[in-house]
Amino acid sequence: MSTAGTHTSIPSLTETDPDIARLIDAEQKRQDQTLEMIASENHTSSAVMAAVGSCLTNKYCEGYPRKRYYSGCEFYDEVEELAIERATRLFNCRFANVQPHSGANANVGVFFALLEPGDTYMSVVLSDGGHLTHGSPVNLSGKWFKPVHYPLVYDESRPDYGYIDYDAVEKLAMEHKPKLLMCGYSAYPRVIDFERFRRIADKCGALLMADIAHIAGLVAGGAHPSPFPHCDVVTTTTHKTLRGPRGGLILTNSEDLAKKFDKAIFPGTQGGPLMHVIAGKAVCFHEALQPAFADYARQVVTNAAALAEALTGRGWHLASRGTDNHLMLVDLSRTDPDLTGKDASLWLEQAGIIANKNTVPNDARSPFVTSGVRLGTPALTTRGMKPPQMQTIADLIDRTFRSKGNADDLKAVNADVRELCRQFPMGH
Ligand code: DSN
Repeated sequence: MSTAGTHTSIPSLTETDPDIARLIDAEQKRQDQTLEMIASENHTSSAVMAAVGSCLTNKYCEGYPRKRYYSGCEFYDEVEELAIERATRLFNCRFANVQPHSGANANVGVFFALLEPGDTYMSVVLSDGGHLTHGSPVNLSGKWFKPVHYPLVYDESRPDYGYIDYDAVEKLAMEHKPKLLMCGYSAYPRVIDFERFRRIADKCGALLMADIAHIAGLVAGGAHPSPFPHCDVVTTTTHKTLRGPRGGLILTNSEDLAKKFDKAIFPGTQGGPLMHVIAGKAVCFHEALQPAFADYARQVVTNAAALAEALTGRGWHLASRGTDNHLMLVDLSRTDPDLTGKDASLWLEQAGIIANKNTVPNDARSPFVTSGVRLGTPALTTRGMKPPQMQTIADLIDRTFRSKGNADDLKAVNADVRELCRQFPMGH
């Protein structure tokens, strides 16, 4: 797959707005010369970017295909129908709403469709790897509804240390009888047992929702089990492992629920759809339906496993002791009690490795400081990197973590990062 080159090759932008053209160029260079290891980011294709940068940005299309509130939507109807058809084929389900502007908006739509204010639902807390929209007190999902958070296994003597504590989920579900049971996370390195969640949801009488924003590309490529047919509703973003434009998606097999979600997105919580982004989603689904995407998804997981092993071999402790998917959480404090996620992510950035600080399960530090760093392989894999490069990157990360922030050491790591980036340019 190829990724876009410099945007200033679009003469109109350079002529009309040299300031923005310069900044886009600078950002392209930054992406070219750094290792993108934020687990939720990727490098999308130039085809996706062409759709998102097209004339489809010009039009209002409130409503759904063939039922619009404005004239002139004939081609937009076809774009949205294609996006829906491809999304359902890709994820093996019957209905899709492709209009959510983001994963957060998709989740708001589902809550608006299925819950009344004050209703109870179950999810994982942000600090254990959940998401802001899964019940954080500063988010609508926590302010207007009643989240009950289920735990991970924190006991290191257990073989399933760091996994979802499914027995606890069941116990809490029977105690609280949530209307909605939510699975799917932002910093969880293990496979999700959707079948087990289905059994628990059936037992307690809840609807089952999976937010697969992080693993959507792995699901699409067959590198993680599918939430269907187990889940009643699945939400996702399209820009993480799925490698599409920034946006959201709601999927279901139930006609009744699909109607509710459509109403909840428009007119319930959004206005005009971003049709240029929906076209980008359609292109992304088309790309993900090609056999090469399954190879990509498998490689993402293989690379994460190689990186996890290499980091562990260099003395770094991983939450849950490893990974089954595209990400891992390094629990820095186990190796260096003074090293915080805040410092480590800053030093990584200075070295040209882009990652984010992250709380680890049971973290003693605040979310602004943290004891962990989250690392992901989706974007590295898009550049064509494989396990030998994961060994090199583990070395670079290890040198950075042990540098104590020494500027000369970080400069030396950065030189090696740039060389690796030069060997794996965008467009692989
Ligand atoms: N911000 C995303 C992440 O990094 O996981 C989730 O929305």
